[in-house]
Amino acid sequence: MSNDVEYLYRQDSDFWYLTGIEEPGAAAIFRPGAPERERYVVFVPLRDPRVESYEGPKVGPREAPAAYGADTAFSSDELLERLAKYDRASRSYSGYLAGVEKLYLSDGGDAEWADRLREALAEMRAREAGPPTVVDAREVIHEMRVVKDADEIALIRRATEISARAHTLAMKAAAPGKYEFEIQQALDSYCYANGARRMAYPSIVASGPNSVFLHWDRNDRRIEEGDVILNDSGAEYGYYATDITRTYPASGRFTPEQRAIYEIVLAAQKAAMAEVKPGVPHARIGSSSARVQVEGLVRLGLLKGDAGELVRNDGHRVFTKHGVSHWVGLDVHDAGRYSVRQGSRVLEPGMVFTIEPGIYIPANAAGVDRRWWNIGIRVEDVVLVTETGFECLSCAGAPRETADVERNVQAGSAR
Ligand SMILES: [Mn+2]
Repeated sequence: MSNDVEYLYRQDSDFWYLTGIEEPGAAAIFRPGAPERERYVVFVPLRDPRVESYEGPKVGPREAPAAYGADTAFSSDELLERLAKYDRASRSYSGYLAGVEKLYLSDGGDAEWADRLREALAEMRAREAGPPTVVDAREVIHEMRVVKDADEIALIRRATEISARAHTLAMKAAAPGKYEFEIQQALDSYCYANGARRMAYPSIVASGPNSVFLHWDRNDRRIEEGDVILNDSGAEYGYYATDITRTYPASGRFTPEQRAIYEIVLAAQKAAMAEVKPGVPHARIGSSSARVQVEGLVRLGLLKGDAGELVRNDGHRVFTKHGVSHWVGLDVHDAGRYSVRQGSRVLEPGMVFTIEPGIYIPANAAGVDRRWWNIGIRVEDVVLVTETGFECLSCAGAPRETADVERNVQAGSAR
């Protein structure tokens, strides 16, 4: 972060998914064909009393099998040698890669280590040894991560419950004259006080003219009377993310224009959500939402032309610059493909994703009357596909109907 100050370490999501090991500098080998008790091998840094006198106790190679459920463990320094060691006398390799048919490899983003391994593999190949096939393991792991199991769903559910309640508190904290970061503080601190180790991403509190900026996270503007406040925030709980956006009027009551836009966004979200069930293509969420949004904007005179035609030509993109849905899991924009060979991926029970239509009208928008300027509205919820349909994990916890949103902002101001 700066001189002698470091950010809180966060493990690589894939590595965490497979091991649950948070320690930096760790590696793992999975050997499905190996004898029992030799299949899961872990490498962690050697313990160093000097380092531990600063940073506290660590899990070393000796403690790792018990701490992490590994069959065996070694020091990270030994990783390359234990993968492949060449014996000149016998001109043969020993180590975990010797005789291996196929290596599934992920470097965890450690480019320096990846280079050294690649060199070792090239040397092996020159001697006609080593795995003939090397596959990028990320593709496989990311596929596994798309459908969540019961434990993962429980963590996402908890992250979402905490964050939804925090959004309600943020609404109550909102008022003209306050700074955006005060609203952020109300939301984030509730999450931290309820078991979130960190936020899943920097909270966005975007008021008035900032509400049209998708990645506004400076959060340093003083909120004014008549502003909308777009708040996109979600906690991380047990390494799992959530992603919720609520938009509310700073003064406790939407202007007619703000309300009209809000009603379109909410209707688009509900239409898309109603489609969710196993067997439906994921892309339908975007198309249903776009249709309702465009019809609404045509009705208000903000778009001109035939609604169907406009949707076919991406007309909804005029006031929206982002996709309407992404997977949610260990990463807030979670791993996994959205399309397969046949086209859009089909929904299955255990998939978790956002539905987040939005309309953003900046000042000086071409051909738009100024009463519509500086209105950015997004409503974003997290949805779980069930056997028969869907469950919205965030809808009940964080109000999204205009009357409920207004009531919560007013309840705060009255205090
Ligand atoms: Mn999102």
